[in-house]
Amino acid sequence: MKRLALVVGLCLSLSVWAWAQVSDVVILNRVFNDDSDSITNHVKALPMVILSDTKLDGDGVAPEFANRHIWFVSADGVTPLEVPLDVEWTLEFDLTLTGTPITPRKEAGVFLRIGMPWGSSEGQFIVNTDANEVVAFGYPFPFYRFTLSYNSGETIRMGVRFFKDTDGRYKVIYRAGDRESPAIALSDQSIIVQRNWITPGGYLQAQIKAGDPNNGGVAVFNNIRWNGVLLQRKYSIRGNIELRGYGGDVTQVPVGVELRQGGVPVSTQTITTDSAGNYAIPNVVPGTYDVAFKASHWLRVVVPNVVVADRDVTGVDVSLTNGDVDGDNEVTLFDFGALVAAFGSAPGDANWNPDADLDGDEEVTLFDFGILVESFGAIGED
Ligand SMILES: [Ca+2]
Ligand SMILES: [Ca+2]
Ligand SMILES: [Ca+2]
Ligand SMILES: [Ca+2]
Repeated sequence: MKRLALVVGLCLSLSVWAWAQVSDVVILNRVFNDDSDSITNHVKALPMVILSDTKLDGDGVAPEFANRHIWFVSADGVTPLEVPLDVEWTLEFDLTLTGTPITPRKEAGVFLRIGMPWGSSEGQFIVNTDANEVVAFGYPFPFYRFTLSYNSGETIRMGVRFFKDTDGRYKVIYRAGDRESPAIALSDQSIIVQRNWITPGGYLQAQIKAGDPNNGGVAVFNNIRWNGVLLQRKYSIRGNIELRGYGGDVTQVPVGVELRQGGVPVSTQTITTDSAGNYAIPNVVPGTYDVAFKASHWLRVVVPNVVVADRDVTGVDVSLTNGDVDGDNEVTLFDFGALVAAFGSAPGDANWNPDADLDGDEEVTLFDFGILVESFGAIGED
């Protein structure tokens, strides 16, 4: 019985770990491509995505119905992410759909692809420019129409929440503006578990108008939020931390790191390095940062103007000055006094002070004094 519980527990944790987290989107250009010589201009600038298509006057080859472009949530910006059904999620954005002209139909909104035994099926939750609708449809997702009227060029908050309800059924709640649909069950509860995934996203579809080269549509999806958090690609800041004068195990030395913007800490965390001193600060959203490093008996170093744009930043190397026994970011007589108080001690002694063991050899000796003397009078950066 215990063994079974262990196996079940393992499977649960595996299913949690088996899918990567949503941190990006991927744009699929021309999923419908009835006008192959139209001009698309899609932009990914998370938390915003713009899908744009113009010169939709047809290409002279049947069919001549519409072009469609989709973006899907992704972990790597390349592959649409298949989110397991038992993972509850909310996708929201502020959508501005502009049709030029408003007829024939331009439509945009939430796009849901769901795994089916034969491949996949699709749900859409849309606004359109010609019928002014705010409506959701597409098997096996539930139909729902909001009593709202949408006009081309307006901005509307749209969202879908997907979850497994306490009655065991998979349901969605559609959101439009400040309104919510009831929780409505998907129309087929048994068939969807066979493939067990949904990939949410958004889309633009614009119909072709023969003879009008100006015909086109633009859908701006702004403030894309996944589970209430703005969807922004995150990167790492990497480099090397030299802990000067230290012969101990550097992997055991916690280093406090602050990311600051305009002098204000926006993120504070404690990291450790590998045995060569290499470190990584994960999950940094794009921006410009001053990065501050402070470890127990070392002085603070601040690296200004670290720019995180669209990739991991490497080579942010620092060398920290040793000797700050009391941790006040200066090497003064107080540190000298603290070292004297611990002099000759080793772990277990009543006067042992690990922060006086500057070289990390588990004794407070003349070698530690030597390090302090070398740094005496030094002041760390703010
Ligand atoms: Ca065509
Ligand atoms: Ca064309
Ligand atoms: Ca000090
Ligand atoms: Ca020592």
